[in-house]
Amino acid sequence: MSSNNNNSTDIPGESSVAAGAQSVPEPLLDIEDIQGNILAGFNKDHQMLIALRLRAIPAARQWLRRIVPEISSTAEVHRFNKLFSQLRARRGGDPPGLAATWANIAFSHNGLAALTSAAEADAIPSGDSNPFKQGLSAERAAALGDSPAPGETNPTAHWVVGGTGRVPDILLIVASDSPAYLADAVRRLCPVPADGDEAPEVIWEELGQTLPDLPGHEHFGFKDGVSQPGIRGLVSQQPDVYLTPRLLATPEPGELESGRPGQSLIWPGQFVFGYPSTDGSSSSTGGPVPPPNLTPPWIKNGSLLVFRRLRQDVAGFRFFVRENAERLSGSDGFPGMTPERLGALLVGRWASGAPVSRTPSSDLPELADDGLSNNDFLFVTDTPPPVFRPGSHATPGAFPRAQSDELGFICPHAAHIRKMNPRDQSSDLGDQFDTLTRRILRRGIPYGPPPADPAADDGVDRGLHFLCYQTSIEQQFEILQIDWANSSFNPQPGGHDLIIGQTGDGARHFDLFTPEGAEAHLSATRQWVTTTGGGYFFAPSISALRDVLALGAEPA
Ligand code: N7H
Repeated sequence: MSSNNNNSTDIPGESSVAAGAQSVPEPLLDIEDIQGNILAGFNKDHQMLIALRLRAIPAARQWLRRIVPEISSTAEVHRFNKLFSQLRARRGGDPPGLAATWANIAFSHNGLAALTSAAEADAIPSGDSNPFKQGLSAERAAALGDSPAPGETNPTAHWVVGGTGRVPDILLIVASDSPAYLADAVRRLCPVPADGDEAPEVIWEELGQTLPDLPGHEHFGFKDGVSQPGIRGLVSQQPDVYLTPRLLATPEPGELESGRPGQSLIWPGQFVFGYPSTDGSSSSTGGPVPPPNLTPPWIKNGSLLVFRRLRQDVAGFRFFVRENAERLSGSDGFPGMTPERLGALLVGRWASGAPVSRTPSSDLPELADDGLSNNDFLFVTDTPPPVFRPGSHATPGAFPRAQSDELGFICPHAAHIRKMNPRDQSSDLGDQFDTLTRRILRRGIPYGPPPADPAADDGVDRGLHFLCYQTSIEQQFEILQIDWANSSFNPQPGGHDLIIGQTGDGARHFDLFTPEGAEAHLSATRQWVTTTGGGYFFAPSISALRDVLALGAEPA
């Protein structure tokens, strides 16, 4: 597995810690039935996205029946990830030769309607405005802030996948530790002549890969996949065997509960249909709220997948931080500002992944590599030292603790990670428990080659295959993109998210303040991340795939 592994920091004793007393019982997750990328995450170095168009339904079902046994479950991926982490912890490095290859599948509204019925596809809940049914149409893309190419009015017209008239019916995700195994799996899984002339047609495919010299980082140079929500729920009939291990002592009533330090626990219904969800209302302490009635019933153990193909202008980003750092370093309030520090302030983490909240003035790669420390920070209150459960054998490094930073002097309010997860800071929508309801499971991977010279615009198409899972596209992904990243006021005033925020014409600003009273208002005139494809999909349970989509009721 991979350097792209979100759980790249191994924690001694993690798997053997019992949870101890707990106030609300957690559900047993049907991990044999839930697709593996949703709750466990493939975390591979090589991943192919394959978009298909349906032709004839009987041939599609025949092909689906052939590939169902290859669709990987959360149980399989979770066990492999655990084994990999255990071996790496014991050996002090990646275990050579240990490899796995995984596949998952998802369907657009049209694809699902064709394989079930329009009424069933229409009923899939994705938010009051029904984004799944609407799909990532020109209107929906415009609402997300996606811009049309010059001379166009439709923001999806130039997309390489998805968009008006080209929405794939099916998205296949195939991932492996080995390029050769990946190529084999893609050959096996794609429709072949034996599946019939009218089997689904591949209309687009693209390889995602971790960057060879910067594994686990994205094209701007930052470590990605550091902060993921912890997921509540058991993976065994035995008590205390949780999907997300519990290292920390049970908190006082009313406080956030975490798996590892800084990894808040979220009820699984927020990511998979059919389970209790997080209560984000103002009087709550995070839930759970029972799942709604499942219509259609086979959506249980399914999830909604957002795919965005995000092209990155690396030279544009580098130019912005270099030019503005130079200007700021000559001004009174920000002496010594460097492009690296300004980049860290835009993201909220240094290139290594170390949070600026814990190391404000310089990068600290040891902190980034310490999985007990790299996510252990709050924004408003001084972050208290973690209290571990007895027997956890957890010893975080001795790094500076994060200090209260309500006004954003250390980590600006518009920094990407503070926009996307304001943690203990209230937002325009509510308190920290409301913020839990906005969390998503990110499964992105870079595509395209890294630039030979990051400062030079070589015109090569590179970026991120952004993938995330949730049960409300409207209340999760779209809130993050539209209400927070694209807004200069929310979740707190302080400018736009300059990494992913979109305003239509690219004009955005970012505010910096110091405790001494200096301030700077940086202006960006264009985006460095632009959308070039995508779609909204439903990733069914493995049983629904086998017993409903692949079988279906053939027309009389
Ligand atoms: Fe973001 N980047 O490299 O700057 N992201 N992101 N993202 N992002 C994060 O914690 C990046 C995008 C989130 O819990 C890190 O994994 C880039 C979209 C969320 O603290 C870095 C692109 C959306 C988090 C980046 C991109 C999000 C997060 C820090 C596009 C949702 C976790 C490392 C090309 C709408 C926040 C980490 C938390 C973290 C980058 C896209 C959301 C480095 C380049 C579209 C929720």
